[in-house]
Amino acid sequence: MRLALINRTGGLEFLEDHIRAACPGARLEYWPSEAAREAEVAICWDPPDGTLADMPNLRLVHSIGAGVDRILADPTLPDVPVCRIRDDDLAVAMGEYCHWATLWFHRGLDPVPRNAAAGHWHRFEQRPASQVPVCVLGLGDTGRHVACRLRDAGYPVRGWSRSPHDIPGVVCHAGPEALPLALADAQVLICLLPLTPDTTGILGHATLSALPPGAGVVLCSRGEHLDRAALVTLLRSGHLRGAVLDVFPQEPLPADDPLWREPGVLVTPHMSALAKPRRIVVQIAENLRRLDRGAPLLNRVDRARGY
Ligand code: NDP
Ligand code: OXD
Repeated sequence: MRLALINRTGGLEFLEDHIRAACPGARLEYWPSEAAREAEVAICWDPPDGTLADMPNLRLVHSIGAGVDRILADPTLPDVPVCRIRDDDLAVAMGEYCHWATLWFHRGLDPVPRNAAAGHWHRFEQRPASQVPVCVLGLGDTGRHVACRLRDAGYPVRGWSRSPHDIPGVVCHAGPEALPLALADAQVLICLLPLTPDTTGILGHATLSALPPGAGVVLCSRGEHLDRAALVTLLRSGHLRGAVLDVFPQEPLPADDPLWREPGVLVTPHMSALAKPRRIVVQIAENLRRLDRGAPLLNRVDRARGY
């Protein structure tokens, strides 16, 4: 079987040895090349629009990540299955990051680096976790794990999803009309939604201003969820306390982007949860075997739903 590694900006070489080991009979090609165009399987992060439509033998598009938004955004995407990665380790890593980011706000760590740079000894009043409600948007692989971890750490947790969920100890809300209920008392808002037409820009003025004064925002899903002008306005007005941002519409975030220096904003480099190359390739290899024998594929995305 011929496989093509496709990403707008390249950089997928880190998967090569793992693919060669896991799929010994496969031929591996890199986009852009005529040989890649002939491949039956596209292994992608961010394929340029039209690339997949220009592959006459294409039978499967496999994301190398949990998200498939860059793939589904291509209006010419051919009618073939699209699969994603699912990984318990990824959810655990996301749990660690979101727990840390919650503590960043809850324990008043956010002004500490600024104060330390000025040699300023300033202690803050501390609250127990039980007085810091957290809202998690998205209760899928990562969101559910984050919600349970924060619940177990003593935070009152509210969750929000498209369909109803029942998670012991977490107050779950579903659907657009229930979003204000989920946000109403949240001191920390964590976004773990997939990027779809319904969720693009969801962290806009209406959502962010529905948070109580002094809330912090944690964004680990996609940069396009956030209306950054609304965020900056609400930070500067003092309504929001700060934001921990791990994802951006353009990555890497350019060095001269003002967000790096916006008071209250902490930028991290899309590092909240990174799947290990071996874990990615094991799942792709299993789907190649299934494709070969016509068996149902694992972790197939619902293209109409967008995730
Ligand atoms: P899942 O697909 O497992 O879960 C998505 C969740 O979002 C589901 O609970 C779903 O609801 C909910 N949802 C989807 N659309 C809506 C909507 N319109 N309104 C309300 N809820 C909605 O996703 P994952 O948890 O695996 O990942 C989420 C995203 O996080 C990924 O798409 C990716 O963009 C990002 N990510 C980022 C990483 C990083 O390193 N920064 C690492 C991993 C993921 P329902 O349950 O009802 O279907
Ligand atoms: C993602 C990932 O989808 O890192 O962002 O898996």
